Amino acid sequence: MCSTQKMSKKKSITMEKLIITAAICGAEVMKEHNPAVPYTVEECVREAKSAYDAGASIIHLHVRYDDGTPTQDKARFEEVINAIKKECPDAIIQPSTGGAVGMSNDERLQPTELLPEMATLDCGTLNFGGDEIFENTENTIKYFGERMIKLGIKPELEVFDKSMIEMALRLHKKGYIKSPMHFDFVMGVNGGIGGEIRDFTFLRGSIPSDATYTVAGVGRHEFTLATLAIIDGGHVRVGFEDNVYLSKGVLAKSNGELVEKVVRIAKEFGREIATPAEARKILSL
Ligand code: KMH
Ligand code: ZN
Repeated sequence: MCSTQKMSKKKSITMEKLIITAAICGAEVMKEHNPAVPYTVEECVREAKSAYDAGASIIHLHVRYDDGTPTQDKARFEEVINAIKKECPDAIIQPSTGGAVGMSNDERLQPTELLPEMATLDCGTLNFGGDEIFENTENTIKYFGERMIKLGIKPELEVFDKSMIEMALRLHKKGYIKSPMHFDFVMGVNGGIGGEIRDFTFLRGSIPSDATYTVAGVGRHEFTLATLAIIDGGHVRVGFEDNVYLSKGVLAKSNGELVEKVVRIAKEFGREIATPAEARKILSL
C-alpha cells in the first residue's frame, strides 16, 4: 500500500447507517398505475412487510378505503397500523398528516391521536398538478407543529421546495418545531423543486448541521437522488407513493423490490442498512 492510500484510509469518514423509508401507498397513485398499489388492510400489510423484509425501517403510511379512496380516518389508520405491527413488530410507522389535497386540518391530524413515534409535517403550500393546491399555510404548520410537540411525536419535515426549509427554520426559532430536525426532501413533484443534482445540493446545503434528512425522488428521480443521499450520508425514501417503476418501463412488483434496489446501491458504496432500533437512535426518537 502506498503512503497516500494509507493516509486516505486514516482520514476516511464512517457514515451513519442508512435509514430506508418505504412510502408504500400514498394518496394519489392507483392500481391503474401499478396493480400492486395497496388499498385494503391485507394489501397494506403485504406491501409493508415486503419493504420491511428488504431493509426498510420506516413505513410512511397513507390509508385508503377498499375502493382506493384516500382517508385520514383514525379507525382505518388504527386497523392498518395494528395489522402491520403484527408482521413488522419493530418497524417505525410514520403516518401522513398531509393526507390528500382538499382535506381539512383536523381531518388530516386524526392519525396523531394514535400517538405514533413520527408523523409528517408539511412545510408549505404548492401547486399539485392541474387545478390542485396542497395547502399548508403558516398557521396550519404552526398548528400541526404544536400538536406534535404536545403529543411527543417527531415530525418528519416534508419540504417540496427551498422556501419550505426557510419556513421550518423560522418556526423552529419560534418554538413550533424542536431540534434535532429531520427533513424529507420531496423532489420532482410537478409544482415543487426539480430532481437534478443542483437542486439536491441546494436543499442539502440549507439545513442545520445537526439535522438529518432523507430524500424522496419522484418518478425517474427516485434512484438517482437515492444514490446521491447514500454517498452524502443522508437517508432514502422509496415506494409507490413516489414511483412505481423498478427501472425505465418496468413496473415494480412490490415496494420490497424498490427497497431491495436501494440496498444493492448502498452495498456498492459500502453503506450499511440501519435496523429500526438503529434508525430510532439516529433520529433521536
Ligand atoms: N398526498 C399529498 C397531498 C405527506 O404525506 O405528508 C401530501 C403528502 C405529504 O403525501
Ligand atoms: Zn405521503
